[in-house]
Amino acid sequence: MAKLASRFRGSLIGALIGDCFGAQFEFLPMAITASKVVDFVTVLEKKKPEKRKESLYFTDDTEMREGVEESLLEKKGFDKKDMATRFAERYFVSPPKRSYGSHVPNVFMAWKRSDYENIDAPAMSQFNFTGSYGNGGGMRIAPAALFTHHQSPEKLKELSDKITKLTHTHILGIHGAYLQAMSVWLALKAEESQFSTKEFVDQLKEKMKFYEDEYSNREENKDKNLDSEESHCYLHKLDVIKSFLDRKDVSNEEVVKELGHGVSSQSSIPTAVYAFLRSVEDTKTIPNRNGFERTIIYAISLDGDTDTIATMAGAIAGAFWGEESIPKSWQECCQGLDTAEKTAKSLYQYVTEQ
Ligand code: 8NA
Ligand code: MG
Ligand code: MG
Ligand code: MG
Repeated sequence: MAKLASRFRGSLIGALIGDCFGAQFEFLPMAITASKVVDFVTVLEKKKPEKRKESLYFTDDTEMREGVEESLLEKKGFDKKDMATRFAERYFVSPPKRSYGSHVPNVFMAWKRSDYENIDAPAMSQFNFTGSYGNGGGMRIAPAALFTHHQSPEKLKELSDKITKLTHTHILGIHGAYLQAMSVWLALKAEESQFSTKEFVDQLKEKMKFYEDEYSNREENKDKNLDSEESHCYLHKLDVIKSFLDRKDVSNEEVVKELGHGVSSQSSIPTAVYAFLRSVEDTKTIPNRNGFERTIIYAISLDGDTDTIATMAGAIAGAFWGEESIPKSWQECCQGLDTAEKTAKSLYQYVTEQ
């Protein structure tokens, strides 16, 4: 069983690899298949180390995750002004290829205009005051699961909500980020030899049912126009995942139709969770690759928002199988590897000293 320190490194490096590898496929005009992704990684693996080194850039997914980590470590917990300032100031100097979501920069600019005094309002006013449900909450949330490793899932929920609401206040964005955070949190604790994918889904279902019920039962939310399918969408998607895990023949088309591969939380976060769980179960469709490698290859093969689905799946898979499951040749390709390694160590030290 991978040691905890290795799982911390695995989760952050796994997230980085998902983003860097996935970003290479984001705007490809051709249909993506697992064998095309395998061809891509094989070319990288065969490159000379000096050609490989930092040859793949990271995007907004990593840039914002680093902002979360730095702020949590520096402030020893959540500090909204500090985290917001880090998000925005990074964005203002980042090259265009970091490709942020199309609306979230409006939040950064509003914060800056207020000299980082008015943090809450800009996110709430997004999308005609419904708030964003983009997957930008989930893509950066893995460090919250590491940070609360020795605490309760309720503490994780509190922290995940605060980090997410800085930019994403739609309930589907908030619940989605928690689903991703809880998946990493559970994966960090899971033992491979006794692991049951169904039990993992049941644990997630219990949490999501509680919070989705709580939201829809609250009087002030009754007029928010979310029908019961929408307000319980994560519970519903977790049921779909369970039914997929019972079958060996689920095609990529069916996964995309039922779970999605888009930029919204609801159409990408359950997909990332499934990419990990399927890779635990199915050791044959992508042969000669370990579970971590299968997760990344499969997540990207689903096309669509490839960097973000792979970054979320990679964070879960790395937490489960640990850093030793991630090929060194893959790690070396990524810009940002040193930071991910160092931060994972600092988070591990912080958590174990508590
Ligand atoms: P965001 O808050 O701008 O949301 C992303 C998108 O989600 C928006 O542009 C909208 O299309 C849609 N959206 C969110 N909330 C609503 C709503 N209430 N009503 C209608 N539409 C809504 O940014 P974010 O940080 O959530 O975005 C993260 C994603 O953008 C990640 O995939 C990241 O990698 C990046 N990105 C994705 C792509 C892609 O097409 N795959 C391309 C470039 C950047
Ligand atoms: Mg494409
Ligand atoms: Mg991105
Ligand atoms: Mg993306």
